[in-house]
Amino acid sequence: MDNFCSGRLKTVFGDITCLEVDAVVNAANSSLLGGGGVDGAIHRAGGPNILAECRDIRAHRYPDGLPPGKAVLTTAGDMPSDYIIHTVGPIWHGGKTNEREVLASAYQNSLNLASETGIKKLAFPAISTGIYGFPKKIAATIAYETIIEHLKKNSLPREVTLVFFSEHDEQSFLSAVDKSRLSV
Ligand code: AR6
Repeated sequence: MDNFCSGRLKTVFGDITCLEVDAVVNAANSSLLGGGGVDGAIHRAGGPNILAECRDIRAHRYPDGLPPGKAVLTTAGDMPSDYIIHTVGPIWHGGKTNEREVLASAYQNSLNLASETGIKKLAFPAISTGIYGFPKKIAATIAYETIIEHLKKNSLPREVTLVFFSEHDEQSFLSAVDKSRLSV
């Protein structure tokens, strides 16, 4: 575990569904109806209520699916957290189709929703770096800078945890970002 920015940003490795935080971000797909990776793990751990709420969001707010970069909120079912923030990261196509901007929006809109909802402790997975193929080091810088800028301007969330699936991924994130230039 590492911890910086006056303790407001932390990294850990492990299964994000086990974290005791107020809200967990899901790296979903536009259908909001589940999938593999983090998405599959969250729906398995949280149970069917999450899927029911996602179906309702699709029916009433996003009949064509949640666009990449946007975020929506559901409760967390049987998971220890109160809420899930579902966002959709970009699929990596070589970096020429606005993937960086869409990834930043996915983080930004999730953070905005967390602030509006009054969430104090929020956990993110490394959005788009699994099945969607986004290069991990580029994603690390985008995630880090978007989160830091939000924490500088907002009191909520009070604490953000970046959850990596392996210690190797956590270390690779820490080596990709310049922690020294930032303080919150
Ligand atoms: N806890 C923490 N991190 C995890 C976990 C977990 N339980 N499981 C995987 N990771 P991915 P994406 C890491 O593929 O790239 C789904 O099918 C993983 O090692 O979950 O945004 C959706 O429905 C990787 O670093 O999300 C979409 O179709 C990171 O989480 C698609 O995958 C993200 O990997 C989204 O792809």
